[in-house]
Amino acid sequence: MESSNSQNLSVVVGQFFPQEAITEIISFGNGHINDTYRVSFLYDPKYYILQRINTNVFKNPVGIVENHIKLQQQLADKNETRVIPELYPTQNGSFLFVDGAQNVWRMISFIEESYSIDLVEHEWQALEAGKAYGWFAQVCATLNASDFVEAIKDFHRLSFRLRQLNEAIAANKAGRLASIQDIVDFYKSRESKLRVIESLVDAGEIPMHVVHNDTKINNLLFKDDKAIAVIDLDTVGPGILFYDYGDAIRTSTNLANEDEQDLSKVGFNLKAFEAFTNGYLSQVKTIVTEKEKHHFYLAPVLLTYIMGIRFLADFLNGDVYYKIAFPEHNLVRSKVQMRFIECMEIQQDKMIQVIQKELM
Ligand code: ADP
Ligand code: GN1
Ligand code: MG
Repeated sequence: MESSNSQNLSVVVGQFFPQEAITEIISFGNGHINDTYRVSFLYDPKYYILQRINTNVFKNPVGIVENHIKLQQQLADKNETRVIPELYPTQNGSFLFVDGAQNVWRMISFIEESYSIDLVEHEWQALEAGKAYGWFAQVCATLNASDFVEAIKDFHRLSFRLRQLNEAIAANKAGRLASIQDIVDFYKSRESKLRVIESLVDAGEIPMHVVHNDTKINNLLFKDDKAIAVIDLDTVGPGILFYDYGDAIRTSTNLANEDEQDLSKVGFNLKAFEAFTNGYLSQVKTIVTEKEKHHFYLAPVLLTYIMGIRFLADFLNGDVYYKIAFPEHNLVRSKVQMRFIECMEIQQDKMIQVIQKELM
């Protein structure tokens, strides 16, 4: 089914809200994975979010919905300062609708009067982002990781991502390898020192928590000057707490967008780093172990590296995973991650100081 076909979309919306007269269905947001639409109805001032779940990426949408419901239950009846989107059922009481072409759809509440950002331009935004993702970590702290489905196996496992990169290099499906050998060389040069964390995880020295697993800045929604909602819950499940911290630092402290073409604009925003770290660690410091404390500083580089090699592998594979807006998009994204790693390496001592001030 053509997802942009409004008649078909109306049929999908009708599964969730059979009584309502639809006034508008528009494409919405800047996600790289799902197809997101904002829906409005006559006589209802509220908006709703309709999403087609990308089942090439998420092979177990039922598991994702089960995770989402567990999170909703965790938050139910609590007077929380922040929210997550709520699932709406279809008229059959299911939280997913599968159409004739096997597209999988869900409807969630729209976070009213909110906006997302792709770049931190003011320190307060980083502080708010840190507090919001820290809040999320706190909410999940009493959940049991083994009760949650792993949405994508080995999602942040470095050895898995390196294997995918090596396979993409060997296959060179899109014939692009020769033009990017220098980028490949950069990533290869950083590989061995980043493997340390995985060994600790495998040795059971770093605990599993329920975490978000996709904490980029545009998976938060702001209202006025507060980050009020954590969204994009597809990857929520078992994971490593400081990986959420690392992935959030990747997009909250870069002076440039994830896909900035002018690499001279990429830079590490130390003030934003201090603000995010302060906001985040003030919420999570009571739940981190001694061992975890000593490894927080490695997570921003590790997670930036993982995203960098994922973008690169996708470029080599001919852009089969992430949505792209132009042919070199994945390469541009990968180069930004590379440059950002170099920026963070220079600032490593300062990053350690900031984290220690909050945690030790
Ligand atoms: P993807 O997995 O493709 O990134 P997201 O769930 O992050 O999908 O949604 C993409 C974008 O749509 C978000 O960055 C946000 O701008 C917007 N969005 C998603 N859910 C909501 C919601 N419940 N309320 C308001 N905006 C939303
Ligand atoms: C994807 O879904 P979205 O756009 O928030 C990706 C993340 C990457 C991110 C890079 C399920 O996130 O892992 O960090 O793009 N999500 C999935 O922008 O692969
Ligand atoms: Mg998203």
